[in-house]
Amino acid sequence: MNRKKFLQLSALTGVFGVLGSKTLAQTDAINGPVVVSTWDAGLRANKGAWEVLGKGGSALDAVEKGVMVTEDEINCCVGLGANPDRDGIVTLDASIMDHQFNCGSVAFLERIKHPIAVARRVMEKTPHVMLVGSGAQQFAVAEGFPLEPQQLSSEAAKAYEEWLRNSKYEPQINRENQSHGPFAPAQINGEWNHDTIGMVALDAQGRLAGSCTTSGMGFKMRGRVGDSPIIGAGLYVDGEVGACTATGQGEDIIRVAGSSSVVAYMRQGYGPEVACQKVIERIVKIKGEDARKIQVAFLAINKYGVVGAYALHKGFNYAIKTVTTEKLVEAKSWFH
Ligand code: SD4
Repeated sequence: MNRKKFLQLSALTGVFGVLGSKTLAQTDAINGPVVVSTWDAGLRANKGAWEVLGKGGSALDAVEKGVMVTEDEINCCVGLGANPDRDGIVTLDASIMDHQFNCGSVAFLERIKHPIAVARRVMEKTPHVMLVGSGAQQFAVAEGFPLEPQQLSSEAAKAYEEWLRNSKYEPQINRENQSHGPFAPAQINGEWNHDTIGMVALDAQGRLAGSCTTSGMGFKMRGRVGDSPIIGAGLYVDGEVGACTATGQGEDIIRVAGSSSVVAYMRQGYGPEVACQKVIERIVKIKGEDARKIQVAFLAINKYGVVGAYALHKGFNYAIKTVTTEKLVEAKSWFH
């Protein structure tokens, strides 16, 4: 198929969401910039991104600024205020990617407030894609990022103490009232809590970009790295096709090269929601009954601004912002 034909086909399938056996409702193609991000914290993160996108800025700047809002908040799963590993230390993972396959990431990073900004520096200032652990920290400090105190937020200290009582080490889906993601209480101090933030955006010039930042699985093994900083797993962007980010059980997202697989389906002409669903189906097939014990969700956008998402379990939502819309959307899921 030549490029022109492919683009025509993608445009059709993007707008109508049809190809193959399934037709699924999805957000219509959007004119102008659009930003989407995982969970309800995405509403505030999108506002941060919109400060860039709304002024005609780049998707890349927007996805960096956007998730920095969440890295600044105290919550279970993103930034230095988040839950620690099982040794009581917060370690952060983040990745960023633009429409031209430029990408950068950091993993197992300690005491740096904005891992996403360090990931961008890795992308722009080194010949590498990924830096980890003390090397990533050394690079961050050399780049002028302050080394923050090694200290848990009071929320995380409390959660850690509670966790230590049982030291239960197993994945959990939608803990508490079944309304939220894995490894996270639904609420902290009466505020809605949330999960990893992944963000994908399309700017006014038609450029795509994505970012993903997390403290990973709460109370994880020391040194454990999830999907979020792995390009192709927690995040993938192909400027000619679309972008995808993931949240949930990182190991099972890595196994299927999750975000890259979603983008590959979009490249074949599937709309974003169907593309996300197809990779969820693959996880169901691989995991069998164990798929009931984990949560995974994908959130994608194609180059026409069509947005779609799909989760393994009910309870995953994402925030969308455009010139005319600002809302939280419940994603469809495999299990109900
Ligand atoms: C990880 N995917 O580290 C992240 C965590 C997450 O919902 O998104 N949890 O596996």
